[in-house]
Amino acid sequence: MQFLDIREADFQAKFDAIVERGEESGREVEEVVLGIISDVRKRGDEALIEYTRRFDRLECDAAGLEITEAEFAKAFAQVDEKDLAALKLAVERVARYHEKQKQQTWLSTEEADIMLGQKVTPLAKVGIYVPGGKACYPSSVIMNAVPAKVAGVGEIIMVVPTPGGETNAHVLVAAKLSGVDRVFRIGGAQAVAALAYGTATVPRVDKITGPGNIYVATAKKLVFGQVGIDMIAGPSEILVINDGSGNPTHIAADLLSQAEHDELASSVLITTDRSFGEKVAAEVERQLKELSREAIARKSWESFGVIIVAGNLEEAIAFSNRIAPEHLELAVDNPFEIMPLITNAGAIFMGHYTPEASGDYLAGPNHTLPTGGTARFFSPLSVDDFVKKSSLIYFTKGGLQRVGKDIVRIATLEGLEAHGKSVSFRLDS
Ligand code: HSO
Ligand code: ZN
Repeated sequence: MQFLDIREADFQAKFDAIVERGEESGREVEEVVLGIISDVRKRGDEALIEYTRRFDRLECDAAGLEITEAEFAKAFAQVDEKDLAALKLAVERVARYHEKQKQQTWLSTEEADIMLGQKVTPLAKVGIYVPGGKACYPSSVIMNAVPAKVAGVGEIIMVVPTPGGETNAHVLVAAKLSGVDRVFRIGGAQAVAALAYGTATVPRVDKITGPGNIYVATAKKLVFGQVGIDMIAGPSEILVINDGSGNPTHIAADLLSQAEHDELASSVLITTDRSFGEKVAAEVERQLKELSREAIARKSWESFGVIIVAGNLEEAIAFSNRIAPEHLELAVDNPFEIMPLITNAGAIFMGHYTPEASGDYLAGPNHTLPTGGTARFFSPLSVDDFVKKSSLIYFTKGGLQRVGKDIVRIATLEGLEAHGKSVSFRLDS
């Protein structure tokens, strides 16, 4: 961790040097992934079965790739009653929040003889990628599947690798509760390829969402265009703005809640009170020792942890807006006063009793958020990601008469005669 002062002359350069993670050398990965994609395209299930054997040490035939109802039932039987209730609460709250995002089809009749509008249609089929192994989170299933369900997606297909055949009961239960229709035990670039192009067993989808490792992210980029994809998530980030109020123990825990995700995660505190910053630093050290994921969290905190002292809240906010953090906590006495000044952030957690983890699990908003400064132009995953819109246009003869001459004019100046005639013939008849 580094302790910086925002008023030091070389502050920004120092900060950039800390959070700079270096470019991934993507070339080699891209070649491997391209090979897998074209193989799955060509040989379908056969290739899928082979890669699943090779990468996940799982022996099965094509039919065995799909999780059965009996397996779902077994998963439900394995899950603790209170855990089930918590997952249900999360699904309910996330669904209720996303319901508010739904856009209606509209048709405007404000002009005589002309009706214009927009038709909203859910995607027919969506694929949700869920990572296996250490980042196998039921919450990510909920955050991807529920907005798709709320949007009215026709069929939600989930893929999750099951190394050694191990399925995660909580993930399967979350899938069922969220409205996932079918689950396949496949992962990696091969799963992305199967969803993008379809095989005899795995249906071809219209869009693929969900987090994954570098192979999955690269595969998603390479199939983009054939299918839609969501944004590509980078390592997690949290930035906390503090005015000296609140409890250093709580803030330290919040910083560590990001750090424990990933050795590459970054946790930043910017406070107007140096002594508060020092207390948080000491608290982080104390709490680190008690964490089960100490090794990951410590590596992240040591490499990408920063505590910054700012002269005032305005300086802190200007800095945060430049960073455009994925998660922003306003750990200040009056968060509503400064919230309007925040221009770039994936999610804004306001006040002393809104830890970032609340949004990770069940506050309601989505936890799939723009990372790496992309909150400058990207938004959280939402119902909008699972619908598309068609424009609606209706003219009566009178309507076409009113604007027809101008259509013909523009057609003429573009040298597109047939365009003009498609209007003038109607006006003349
Ligand atoms: N904080 C993560 C999401 C997550 N947290 C899942 C816990 N489980 C996204 O940045
Ligand atoms: Zn988290």
